[in-house]
Amino acid sequence: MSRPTFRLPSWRRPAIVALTLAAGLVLSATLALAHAYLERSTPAGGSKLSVIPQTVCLSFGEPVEKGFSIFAVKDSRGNRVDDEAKMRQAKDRFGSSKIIAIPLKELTEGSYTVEWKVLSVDSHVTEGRFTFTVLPGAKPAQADDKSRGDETSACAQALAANSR
Ligand SMILES: [Cu+2]
Repeated sequence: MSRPTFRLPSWRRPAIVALTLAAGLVLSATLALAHAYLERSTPAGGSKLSVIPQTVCLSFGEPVEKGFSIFAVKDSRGNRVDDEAKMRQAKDRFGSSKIIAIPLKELTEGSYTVEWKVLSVDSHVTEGRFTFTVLPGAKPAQADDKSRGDETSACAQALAANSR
């Protein structure tokens, strides 16, 4: 007894192969995007600052699990200059928890390294680092500094909301 075989009309087979390939490409692109890579920061990597930063603000491409992530800002000797206890997570303007606010101790001139190892909500771990430089004679930041971007103000709000 021959089993009935299910056969697609021959014109459909190439179409299904093409659809499967396309779905695979879309899926892998989505997975790659889902990793929490650093998108922006204040200060930016490599920047040379004439105003002393009070906060490092990191903006990731995906929501971050802060409790399972590590952030540190170190001076050129490797000493921590961040205030870990006051580190906060802020939401971006779409309500996603992609922003990390790291308050700093009083910095003096020199080179500083920002390091992170983050767990994104999709359970992937990414890590990275960048450096910035505080120039000799740099001045303390003013409260009405007009150069604050979106992430910086989100960071400032998160820190203010949590310091009460
Ligand atoms: Cu991922």
